[in-house]
Amino acid sequence: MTTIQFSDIKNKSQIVKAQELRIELPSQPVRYYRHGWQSWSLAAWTDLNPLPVQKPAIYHPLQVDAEHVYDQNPNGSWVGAVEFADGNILLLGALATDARVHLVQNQLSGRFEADAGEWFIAFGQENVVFAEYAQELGNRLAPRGEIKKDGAPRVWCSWYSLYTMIDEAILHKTFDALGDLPFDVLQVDDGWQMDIGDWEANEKFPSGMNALAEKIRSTGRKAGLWLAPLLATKTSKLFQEHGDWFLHDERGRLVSAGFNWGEPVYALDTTHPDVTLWLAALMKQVRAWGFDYLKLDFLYAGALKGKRHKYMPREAAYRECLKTLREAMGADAFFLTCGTPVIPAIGLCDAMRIGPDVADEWDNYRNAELFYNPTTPGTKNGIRTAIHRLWLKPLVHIDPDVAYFESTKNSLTKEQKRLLQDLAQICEFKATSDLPQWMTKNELTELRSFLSTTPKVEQTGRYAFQLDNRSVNFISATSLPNKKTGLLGLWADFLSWMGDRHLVLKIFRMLDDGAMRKRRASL
Ligand code: 9PG
Repeated sequence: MTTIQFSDIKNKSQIVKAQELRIELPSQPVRYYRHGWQSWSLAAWTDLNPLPVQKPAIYHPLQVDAEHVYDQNPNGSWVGAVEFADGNILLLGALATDARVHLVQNQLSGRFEADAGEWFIAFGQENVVFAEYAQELGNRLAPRGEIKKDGAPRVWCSWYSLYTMIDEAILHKTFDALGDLPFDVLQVDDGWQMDIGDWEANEKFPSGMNALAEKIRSTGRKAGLWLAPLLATKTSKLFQEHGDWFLHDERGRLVSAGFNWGEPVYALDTTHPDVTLWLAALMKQVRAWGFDYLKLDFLYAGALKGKRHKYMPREAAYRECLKTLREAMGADAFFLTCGTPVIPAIGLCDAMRIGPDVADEWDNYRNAELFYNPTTPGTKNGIRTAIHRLWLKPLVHIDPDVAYFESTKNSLTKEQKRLLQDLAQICEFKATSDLPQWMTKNELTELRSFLSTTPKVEQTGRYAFQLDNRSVNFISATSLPNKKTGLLGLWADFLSWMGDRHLVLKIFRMLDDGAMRKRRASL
């Protein structure tokens, strides 16, 4: 264990190699910066109290780092920081994969899961300190400036309007309706595949994936496609034929990758040589279909704890897997990572989702107040985490998720939609899922001007910005709920216990599907 005195770093940042180190703090801090493990996990400045454990637990593998969810002290992945009463911060950040930072009483401490690695330590003004950390990360993880060659494309994505009810007819109709709106990419999201694990066109796409990409390209844009290549459900052919390709624990039990699509999901062991070949072939297949923009999702599955075919720290294994995917898809593909452990993906992808999903509602009472879950889809959750990850911008195109313009299927206020649009301008990553069929003339004009203008952005405070000459403040998205006590607490515990039952989740899924079918019928 290496101990660092605060006086040694007060005036100069340092890089120290250690497996474990701690810094004695000069005084009691007022806030802690916790950095969640993957795209959807919470990143925020919070007070020093432990946050209530988010619920339901069945989602832990897909929402947080399940290995640390019950840690008592404020903590986060790779990087942590404390803010003092005078506004200065002290940051401790790993410059390699497989590390965590904890605040333990009067010490900020960092630990690598396996071998010793480098730590960056700096004290001073928040934006200066984070910028230095980002630069050191870039030097190591993207040394040849592999990233951000051009601006990010402007994307229309099918998820946040059509969800899984996409089919050939509705997509063709939508692509036509988008007319000459200045999008660079039309991206087909979840819903085209046979099963999670079986990445072939399902019955809703009778002409096949080649034809779909061709249709998009005929509109003058790049074709984009969503896949979750590291996951599978038990119903998939992939799982049935290659059960031995999946991640197991030390005792030989299958590792859970969480629950989604009304089913439990499992993770491929990406260190298995046959899996590597299969993944590379899949990437080549998708490129051969004609898709040049790949949104690879649920990537955390490649970094779960387990007994791998080849022994490696879990995030190092994940980074190796990303190299395979990147090489197979080719340097000319645009690679967006989603649900990705953050630091291990730097230098290997073009863009990264930096927050949880937004939604057509600001917040959800059950998820936010009863389940303390800051990762479920919702606009407040999306903004909160993304606004705390802007420091990644020099390293990768940062995707804060889509902005909304239309109001027929949307309960966000005009101001809330505006916050999302402004956040997209700040991130310089502009996307929407809105259907022109649902939009008024005015909303279409707003969308067009959003896509075709680039305001001058200046940050004036932690959450405050000037966009051209307009002030914007994101503070309304940053608060977190307190733990419920008494009867309400018991009710929350009961609901979350229910929320851990497969049957209950399946019923919710069926209700969702029903609502979706209605929506599809109205199109
Ligand atoms: C498609 C979607 C969209 C979306 C992705 C991802 O349970 N969860 O915590 C959870 C989080 C995100 C999520 C799904 C489930 O959405 O972020 O853009 O592609 O998959 O299924």
